[in-house]
Amino acid sequence: MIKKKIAEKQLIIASSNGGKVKEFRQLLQNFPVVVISKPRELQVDETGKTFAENARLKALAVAKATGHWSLADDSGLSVDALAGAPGVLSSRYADSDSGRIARLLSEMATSKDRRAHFSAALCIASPNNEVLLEVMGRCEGFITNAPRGHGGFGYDPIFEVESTGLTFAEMGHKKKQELGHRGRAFALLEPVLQSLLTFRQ
Ligand code: ITT
Repeated sequence: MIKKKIAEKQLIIASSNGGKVKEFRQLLQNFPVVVISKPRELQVDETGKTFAENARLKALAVAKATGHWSLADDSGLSVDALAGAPGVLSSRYADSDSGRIARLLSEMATSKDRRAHFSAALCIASPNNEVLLEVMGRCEGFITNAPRGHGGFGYDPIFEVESTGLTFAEMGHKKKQELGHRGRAFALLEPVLQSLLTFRQ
């Protein structure tokens, strides 16, 4: 009986970013949920000052608008030499992935300190304005001097993961899942989501 109910649960991914949605489909593949992308026309203003605040805003708005549980991700790249920029403004740094990469490499052109980290805040909310769970994940690394690799999305070709010698764009999705900010956050979310799905139908 429980199994039947669990199989019917719909989870709306509150994102317009195809790269993120693809990663969530992979991360959620063994969960008893039907993964659905949010409607394109539904846009949420990211007015928060932190990744966690923005993830919460997106999850609550999409859950309310769709009437289903929603999973939101707010993420970004924080560069030490740029005092944490672009940070929560990562998607607003330029108009396209290639533009964002070009701008970051140009800002870093004379910098010897290449340290940076990715953060991901994940939030699941229900349609009755309830935050069901919130987690954060982080991945340390360096900004490369030039793009490397063809996988992934966003800033992946210019972010080399600490102790690997590889950019996210050079590793397979399994490795990125294991070491990356989103995968690390998801590992914390996984057991809680499992029990929510079992007990909160
Ligand atoms: P949604 O808000 O609709 O989810 P978005 O792309 O605007 O989509 P964010 O506001 O969270 O998402 O901005 C995150 C930015 O950081 C965006 O430019 C991403 O491409 C980039 N980013 C996040 N995670 C990344 C990853 O794993 N690899 C490369 N770039 C990433």
